[in-house]
Amino acid sequence: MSRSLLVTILAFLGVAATQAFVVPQPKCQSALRQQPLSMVRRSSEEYLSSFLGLDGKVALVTGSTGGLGRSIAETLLQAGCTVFINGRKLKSTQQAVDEIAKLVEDEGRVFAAAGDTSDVKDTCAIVEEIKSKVGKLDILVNNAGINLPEAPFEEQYSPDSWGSINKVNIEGPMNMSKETLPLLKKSPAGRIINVSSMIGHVGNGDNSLYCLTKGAMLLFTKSLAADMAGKKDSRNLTVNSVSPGIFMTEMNAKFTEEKEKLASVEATVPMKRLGKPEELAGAVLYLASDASSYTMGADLLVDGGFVAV
Ligand SMILES: *C1O[C@H](CO)[C@@H](O)[C@H](O)[C@H]1NC(C)=O
Ligand SMILES: *[C@@H]1O[C@H](CO)[C@@H](O)[C@H](O)[C@H]1NC(C)=O
Ligand SMILES: *[C@@H]1O[C@H](CO)[C@@H](O)[C@H](O)[C@H]1NC(C)=O
Repeated sequence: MSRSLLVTILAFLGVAATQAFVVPQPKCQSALRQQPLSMVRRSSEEYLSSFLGLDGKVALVTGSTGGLGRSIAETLLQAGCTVFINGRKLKSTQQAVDEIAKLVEDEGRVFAAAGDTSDVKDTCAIVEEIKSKVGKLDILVNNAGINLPEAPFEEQYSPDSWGSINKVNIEGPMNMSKETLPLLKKSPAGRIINVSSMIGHVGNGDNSLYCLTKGAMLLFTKSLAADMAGKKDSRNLTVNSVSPGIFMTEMNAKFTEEKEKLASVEATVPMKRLGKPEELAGAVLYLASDASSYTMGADLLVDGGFVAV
């Protein structure tokens, strides 16, 4: 066989093969197939749930029987998480669980994990409770915190007052983070979210010890982020914080219940109003979700512009 004939036969076979195996496609359809997954046609509900990735995640929110913690817990629950509610006493924690469970159809996604997060024995018991109930943890929100009665530094500070606020606001979250890390590291997208405060960023009169603990929270968050980032065993674990401004909560009842006091506090906020708890929950939802997978060691201020202005 001459060389040129062989080339002709091979060329013919090649063309035939191409024609036999390629099914003609209308142009628009093949263009659609090349689009990335995020462009695939689906309902906005499906898009949001896969974008956030919260369905089936397990969250622990410390100090969540009331106030901002409760609002955070309710939001995570409604977004698809299984949620552990934490308060110091079992009875009030269980009562909060019963109320919160009514927000969703599948009530079996809310559990009580009662205990004092400023007592390491309780902290360990809370983690054991989560292990025995569901065997995993994806999201830790270190929310529990206390404030001291307002007073100038020299009156407010004593070894006892420092001891109590340090235990709840700093050591408690440190121990809870430490005890939950083994579980969080196993999560495909572990999250630690610390609740700091706008007055972890700026000073505040008659409140020095609280400011100190919240400032510490910010830098702990960044340091832990530095520890975790890029480590093989911590996979996609991220550590971030939120810094709420002044919110309408029981903790702030002292100045939200009287009209005149409320007006004078509102006047100090650039947006001229206090925050509603669900407005902080939105920020936590973002940090808890897959949508924040590249946000690391960040702090999100939710303060009506207080620190910026
Ligand atoms: C927040 O950041 C890390 C991770 O949770 C933790 O070690 C730290 O103690 C947490 N809480 C505070 C008080 O910053
Ligand atoms: C934190 O853990 C340490 C070591 O286990 C313990 O000594 C300390 O009392 C704990 N602090 C709190 C606030 O639980
Ligand atoms: C980490 O996140 C990336 C991006 O979302 C994902 O592709 C990967 O599977 C995750 N890694 C692990 C170990 O879960």
